[in-house]
Amino acid sequence: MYLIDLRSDTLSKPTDEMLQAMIGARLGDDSYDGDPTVIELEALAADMLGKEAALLVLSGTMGNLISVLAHTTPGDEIIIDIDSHIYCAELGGLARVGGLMSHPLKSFNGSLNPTEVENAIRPIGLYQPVTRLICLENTHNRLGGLVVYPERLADLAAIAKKHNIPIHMDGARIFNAAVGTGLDVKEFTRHVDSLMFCLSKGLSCPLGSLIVGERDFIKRAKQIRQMIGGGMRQAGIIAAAGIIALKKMIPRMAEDHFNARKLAEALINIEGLHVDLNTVQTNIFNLNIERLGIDSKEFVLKLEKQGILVFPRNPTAIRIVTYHGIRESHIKQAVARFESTVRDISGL
Ligand code: TLP
Repeated sequence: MYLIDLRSDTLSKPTDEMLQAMIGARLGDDSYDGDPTVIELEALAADMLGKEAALLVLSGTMGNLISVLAHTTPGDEIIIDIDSHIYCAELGGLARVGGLMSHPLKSFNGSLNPTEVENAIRPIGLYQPVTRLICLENTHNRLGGLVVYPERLADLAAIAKKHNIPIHMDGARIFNAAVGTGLDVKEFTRHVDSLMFCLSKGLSCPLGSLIVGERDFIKRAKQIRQMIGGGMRQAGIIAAAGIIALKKMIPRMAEDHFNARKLAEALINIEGLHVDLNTVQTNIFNLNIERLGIDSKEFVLKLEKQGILVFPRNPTAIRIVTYHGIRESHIKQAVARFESTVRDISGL
């Protein structure tokens, strides 16, 4: 029995074209005179996302950390979505490395409430920490790949501008938001000052993320990247795959969204499983298993025995992710395996 691994789009593998491009890449020393392929990728990314400059980094976590450090000084406070990856899943780098205080806020479907954000901004005075940054996430991982729409971002951007506070977006999957809505990615990025996106998820690269923003911001980010040991040498090997990803792999992500939807539509017909189809907007969704009456960790182990790998999201839900390499045939097979797993649990 072959495994159907629906744990994460980080499992996507580089395409043959990427591997060929990596072998043939023009290389230099990125930390000395520059690597020509990295320079090409950074220029392409900046242009596509509508920002002045870009910086290649090793991972999404590194990109978020560098971005946050480049916007702040220790002792500052940031307003952040309580369910965001930066807040929940980056080992508290904000506090440990950045010396930052967090003011976490609960979002509604991934969008922070502009009034709550405004109320959280500290007045400037003798005693209070300075509110220096607002952090958002798009698409929203924990909430099941939800898109935060440009209209919501515009409302937040207006508040941020009024108080002269920049916005950083963890856009690890920002191209999923663009493909899912049919909007140009710039419709999202124009409302934020900096953004990190990943090459290594739906875009199928073996590794790498990019930070985009104003030239001065990227200059600071580059120094911080160096400081935390992220300066690279012949990084054109990574960048070559990234160029293929940005030029050729974006529209393809619609297949992942289609497959996620197909799977969700089939799974809701199985007694005990539930997902609100309105929330299946991109390549991730959270499947509610509450009515099965077992803990999600137990369900995950039972699925594993049937050759399906998924992550428990919380005690009553599992996360399912589609990506390049998960085909329609896998989806059909996955449905059959979910059915038999649930049948076993129900003793039917
Ligand atoms: N997310 C991963 C890990 O949490 C395991 C996943 O499988 O979803 N921002 C967002 C929204 C992310 O989902 C992730 C990774 C990151 C940042 C960090 O990226 P990496 O893994 O490249 O450091």
